[in-house]
Amino acid sequence: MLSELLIPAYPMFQLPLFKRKKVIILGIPYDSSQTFAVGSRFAPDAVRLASWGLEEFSFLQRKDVRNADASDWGNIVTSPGDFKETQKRINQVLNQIDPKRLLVLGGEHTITLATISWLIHNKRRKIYLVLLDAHNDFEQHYLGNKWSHACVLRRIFEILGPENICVLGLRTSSEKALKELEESGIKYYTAFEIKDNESILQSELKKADVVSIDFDVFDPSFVPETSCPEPFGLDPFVVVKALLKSRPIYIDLVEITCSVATSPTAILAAGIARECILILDH
Ligand SMILES: [Mn+2]
Repeated sequence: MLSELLIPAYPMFQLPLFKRKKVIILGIPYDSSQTFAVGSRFAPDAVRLASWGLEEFSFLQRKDVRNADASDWGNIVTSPGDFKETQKRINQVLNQIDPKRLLVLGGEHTITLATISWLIHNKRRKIYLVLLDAHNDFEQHYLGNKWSHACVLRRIFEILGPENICVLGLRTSSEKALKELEESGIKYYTAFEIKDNESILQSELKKADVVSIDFDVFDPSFVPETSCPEPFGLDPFVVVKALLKSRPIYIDLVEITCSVATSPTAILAAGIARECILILDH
């Protein structure tokens, strides 16, 4: 029963709940393996509430998000501490809703593995994934856990292969994981390269079927509340500007750890979500 797997929430931008079916907004409030700041389970609702303080009209796209064919479908009831059970629940919900387009509010980065696995097995056999992330998340295991946020790219790579993945904004890694990432053949551009040449963002995002935005890709001065903040990050507007030229079918916003609607991180995430809903409604 779908109603047992979903909890209603204050809808993002006061969009209708459980109604429209083109762009599905789903919260996945799962945090289990986070190793520094915790609390991403509270972020989907903080971001939704923050959206109530913003205009529904996008100045950048000259469209009102309330006119998008989009609905908020609330939050998936996750199983704290149990990734496989949470993945099962995500599969059950996505099987029943069968979204054409999806905006996921996380939650830790591990949920991207669950949604991508579902997409590959149920929707498209081939996707091009652009991961915006300060970290390479390419550990084989992290603290004995293969379902850790620090292993999410490694697990996705095992499904997608190297040629369909690009990491943007990378700027920290263990020496070993960086060597393994380079040996894997996965393409990546550091935050430093992107700062010198912003067109990298646009040319990669243009190709993306799936965009996963780990909020630590942004500089901590813009996003103080993310699980593993890292200095020298990207400017959010530069990323949004490039996103406007993209046509993905699925976007997730993950590793946000704010719990209140007035937090700068929640307000930024709500603004990015508004642009993403309109982008997904193409
Ligand atoms: Mn990260």
